[in-house]
Order: sequence, then C-alpha cells, then structure tokens
Amino acid sequence: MKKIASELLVERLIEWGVDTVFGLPGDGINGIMEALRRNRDRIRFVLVHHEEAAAFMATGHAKATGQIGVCLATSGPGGIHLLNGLYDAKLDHQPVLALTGMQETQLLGTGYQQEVHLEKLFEDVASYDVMIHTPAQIPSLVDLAVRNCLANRTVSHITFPNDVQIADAETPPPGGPAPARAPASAPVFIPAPGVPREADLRRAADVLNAGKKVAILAGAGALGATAELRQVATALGAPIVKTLSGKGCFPDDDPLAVGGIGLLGTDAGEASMELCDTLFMVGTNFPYTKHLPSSARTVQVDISAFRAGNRVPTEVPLVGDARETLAALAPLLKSRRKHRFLEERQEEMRHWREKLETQADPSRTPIQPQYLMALIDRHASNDAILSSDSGTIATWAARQWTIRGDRRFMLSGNLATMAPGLPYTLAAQLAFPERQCIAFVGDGGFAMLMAEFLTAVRHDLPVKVFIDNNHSYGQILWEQMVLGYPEYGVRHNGIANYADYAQSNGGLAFRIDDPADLEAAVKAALDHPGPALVDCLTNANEPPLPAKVTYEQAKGFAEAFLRGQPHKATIASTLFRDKLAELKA
Ligand SMILES: Cc1ncc(C[n+]2csc(CCOP(=O)(O)OP(=O)(O)O)c2C)c(N)n1
Ligand SMILES: [Mg+2]
Repeated sequence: MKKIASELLVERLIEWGVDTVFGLPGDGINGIMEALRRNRDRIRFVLVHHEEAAAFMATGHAKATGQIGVCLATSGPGGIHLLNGLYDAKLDHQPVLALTGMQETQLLGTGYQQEVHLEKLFEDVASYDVMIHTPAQIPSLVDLAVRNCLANRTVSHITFPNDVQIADAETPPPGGPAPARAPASAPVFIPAPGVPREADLRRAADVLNAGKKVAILAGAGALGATAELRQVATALGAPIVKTLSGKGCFPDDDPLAVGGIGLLGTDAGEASMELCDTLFMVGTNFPYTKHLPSSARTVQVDISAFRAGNRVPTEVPLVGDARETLAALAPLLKSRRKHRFLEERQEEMRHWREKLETQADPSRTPIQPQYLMALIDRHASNDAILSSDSGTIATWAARQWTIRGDRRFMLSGNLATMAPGLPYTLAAQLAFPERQCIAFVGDGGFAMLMAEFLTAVRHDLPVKVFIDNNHSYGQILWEQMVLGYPEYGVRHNGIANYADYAQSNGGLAFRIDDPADLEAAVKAALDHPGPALVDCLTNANEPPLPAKVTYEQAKGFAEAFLRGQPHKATIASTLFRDKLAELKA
C-alpha cells in the first residue's frame, strides 16, 4: 500500500508525543481517518458523539496532563461544532491543535456542498491557522502548529483538503520561483527561560518586604508551584487567596489557604483583598477587578509579558514561570515574626468553615446542593480530579470541594461555558486510568452534551457523574433577580430523568430526592468500577449568595420580589432557613 499524505501528518504528531486524538469522522477527513487506522497501535482515536465535546476533551487533556490536546472534525459542520471548545482552550491558555477537513482543491471557490472556509472561520480562535496545499509541507507545518500551541499556550488549526489527504506522500513539491528548498524542520520545543532578571526580582522583593499586610492571589499559572507558594507565603506571613481556575494550586486544608475571591469566594479571601497593603499576584489575570484592591502596591508574576500588569496598576511586573520565579524570589525575602494579618484571616476561615457545614445540612428537603457537594468531597479519593460546569455548581464546587493530597480541579475559567465538565472528565480518565475522575455538573450543562455519557460507557471509562438537578438554569435565575427582574425563561417545564437514561445505556445510576438516600448513592457511585451517575434532585431555590451580600444585590432581590418573582415563598423560606442554621452554629 502506498503511503498517503495524511500519514505524514499522523506520524509527525506521534513524533511530537501525541498519543490521543478526539474526534468524529466525516467525508471531509476520510484520508486522515485512514492514516489514524494505519497507525492505530501508536496513537488512539477516541470516537465521541459531538465535535464540541471533542474540543473540550482536547482542552481537558491539556489541562489534566500539561501536554498538547488534539481534536479532529470533518469539513463544514464538524469544524463549526469544534469552535466553543477551542475558545475554551484559547481563553484558558491551553495548547490545543484542531485538525479539520476541507473540500478538494479543484472545487474550492465553487460553492460546493459543505464548503465552509474553516481557515477563515478559525482566524480569531487559532493564532496559527493554515491550509495544507501539498504533502511536502506537512511535517514542517505540524511542527509550527505544535510549537505555536506550546510556546504561546494557545490554539492552532490545520485544515486539510481531502484530495491532498490521500495524495501520494512522495508527491514532489511544485517547486519553482522561490529561492528556497522544500521546508524542513525538527519536532523539537524548548520553553523560554522561566526566571525573571535579577534586578526585577530585587525590585519585587523590596516591595514585598516593605509590605505590612501582604496578600497572595494565585491563579492557574501557579498550578504546580505549591511548595514554592508555601515558602514565599510563610516568609511574608501572607494569606493565599486562589482564583477558581487556580484552585488546585494549593491545598485548602493548609492554614495559609483562605479560599477564593469574587462571587464564589470566602469572606477571608475578600477581606485579604480589601485590607492588604501589598498584593502579590502569581499566575493570574483575574478579570473581576471590583474584587481586587484599589490602592495596594502590586507585584505580578506572569509567563506573558503582555499580561503582567494587566488588571491593576502594577509596580513590578515579573515575567517568568510562576514556580521558577517564586523559587528565585524566596531567598530575597525577609522572614517576619509577626503574622497578625494572616492570623485574622485564619480566624475568619474558621467561622466560614462552620457556616459551610451548616449549609450542607443532611436533614433538609429538598436536598441542599451544598450537601451533595459535601458528600462527594467527603468520600472522593485524595487524588481525585473533579471537573465542574459553569453555573451555581461552580459556586458549590468552589466552596465545598477541598483540595487535599493530589486532588485537582478543572473548569472553564475564562470562557465560563456550559457543558465542559463531562468531556473534561472523560479526557482526564483516559489520561489517568487509575485516578477517580468526577464530573460535577448542572442539569442544564449535562443536557447539552449528555450523549458523552455513552462515550464513557462505550470506551469503558469509569467516570463518576453527579448532576445537581435543580431543574433550572439556576445561575441565571439568581442573576436576573439580583438585577431586580423577576426570573424569566430559566426553567423548563417538568423535570428530566437522567438516571433512567444512564441506567438503560449501561451505567450504574441513582435518582435521589430524599437526603437520607444520598450518602449511600454517592459512595456506591464512587466505588463502582464502571461509569456511574447520580441524578440528585436539589433545591432550585437555594441562592449562591456571595460571601458578602452588597446593598445593590439585596436591593435587586427585593425589587424582583416586588415585581412578581415566582416561587417567592420557597425562596424566602430557603433564605430564612440558611440564615437560621448559620445563627444556630
Ligand atoms: C454555552 C453557554 N450558554 C449559556 C450560558 C449562560 N449560563 C451560565 S450558567 C447557566 C445556567 C446553567 O444551568 P445548569 O447547568 O443547570 O447549572 P445551575 O446554574 O442550575 O447550577 C447559563 C444558562 C453559558 N455560560 N454557556
Ligand atoms: Mg440547573
């Protein structure tokens, strides 16, 4: 059998260490599929049910492993479906390569069926975005695409006309006018140096040493820098506040950790930002600037010179890798003896933990979503990887999912899209077959890509899916009320049954509406050797209140009530019971 050009693509990916491609076939990529088939002992093709999920899986793979994620879709509609997942990768700075098919070259421009110029459509999402014209280009274009992903932590796209896909791999390049040989490069990548200049480190140390109340805000860039964060925070007596994307960078059970900020943060996290005189931002581009200090002296370390200093006026931007920079900075910091600022925040955290416990009340019906999350937290293993969807679930996960041991947490941080939780979990499970991989998702998010539960069954992936089934687009319901408007268009009629669907398709599943049954179901799902799902009917009227409710937020609530908010009575009684439980504690 003659070698086809698509094999040059697949072989080069293998040389780069790619072992998994997520995708769904189509007439625009049959040549690439054949190359994957010919190399199936060296690279696996994971067949999914929706291309959006394939792109989320590539992003989840990158987030879970730190390696490039690759997804594949056919020309036209398949490629279009990838987009949301690719933007998730772009906005969260994950190295993801998208491969798509394209109509055959002789028909391009004629308006042939499914002729969508994906190289134009992807121009914004993929900073390296090319069409292959001739086999001789392929290895070098793959090298550039992969290096762009790794060097710039972003998305690349290669689209491949289907006649070129099946062309003889040895087809001689046209050659001609350019004073150049056919492109030739090697599949090698070395990251840029990770330590800032000595002078910059000294300036940063001077600012941090002069601070009396220093707070650290750590983000996704600090993942993998746990020991270095601890060393620096200990010297500075600084509480460590984490963004949600950076939740996994530091254990929640460490006394230096004071939770998160923003709407789903803790009061100790908020107080750290409000009261600090010096802010040290590590690997974060946290966008909600209302929650950042307005007048603190600021040092920020970021891998990108473009982002360092982006959110607040920054005295010393440090450009470097978070772990290497913290390690280089630590010897320049003076250890202080008094840690008043930190101790006050730790006291606030003690109260906060008590308050959280009261919210996870096992006796309340309907079931509190916090109780569901608390049970998952209690029974999951110490190296579990939990992926959450966007929605009120993100608030419960932010607060009740404790990072301890080797636990991880993933969500769509910057795109904040619905539905990545399940695909991320599938990708994590494929990469780490021995670890417990858990999806904590909303009923809305699950319904969007629920066919991927079949992917779990069909690939024998023992993922655990917990659905906080509040039968509403809960997050939006509360947002509408905070604006002062009664809810509209945020509840479907009737309550879907996801357990029946999972059970009848080969999963172990439970539908729970009595809190007394929940703990046994959570344990059974976590212990099950195959895919398992718990469809938990929770209280739709449980508001994801911020740690500190502002006057404007409370006013919006009251106005929505006055303007005819439905379910007023149950919302009011939930709020009242939350407050009562908190006071009793
Ligand atoms: C793709 C997409 N569509 C819409 C939104 C807006 N949105 C954010 S959260 C949310 C509600 C999600 O509902 P569900 O998954 O049930 O979670 P809940 O908030 O109820 O916990 C919506 C509609 C979004 N972020 N992404
Ligand atoms: Mg919901």
